Amino acid sequence: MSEIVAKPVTKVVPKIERPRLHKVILVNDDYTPRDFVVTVLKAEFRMSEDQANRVMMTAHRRGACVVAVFTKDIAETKATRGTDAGRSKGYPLLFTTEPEE
Ligand code: TYC
Repeated sequence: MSEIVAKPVTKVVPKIERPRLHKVILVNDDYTPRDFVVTVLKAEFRMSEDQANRVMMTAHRRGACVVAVFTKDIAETKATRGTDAGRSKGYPLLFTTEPEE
C-alpha cells in the first residue's frame, strides 16, 4: 500500500535591507585654525568655500557638526583622512563617525 506523505513547503522570503548610513561628524577644538578646517572640508568632502565655512562655524559654535552621510566604509575613510590631515600639521582636528538612526 502506498501512502501519500505531504511534505511541508517552506518558502524563503529574502529580507533585503539597505545598508545603514553613517554620519561623519566634525568636532570642535581650540587649536586648529579655522582656515585649515575649511581647507580640509573642501578637499575631503568636495564642499564649496561657503558650505565649508558654514559647517566649520557650526562646529565652532555648537561643539560638533554633521558634515555628510555615507556608507560605513566611506564615512570611516573620510573621517580618518580628515583627522590625519590635521595630525600631519600637528593639529588636534577630529572627525568621527556614527550610524544614522
Ligand atoms: N575652534 C577653532 C578656532 O577657533 C576652529 C575650529 C572649528 C576647529 C571647527 C575645529 O571642528 C573645528 N581656531
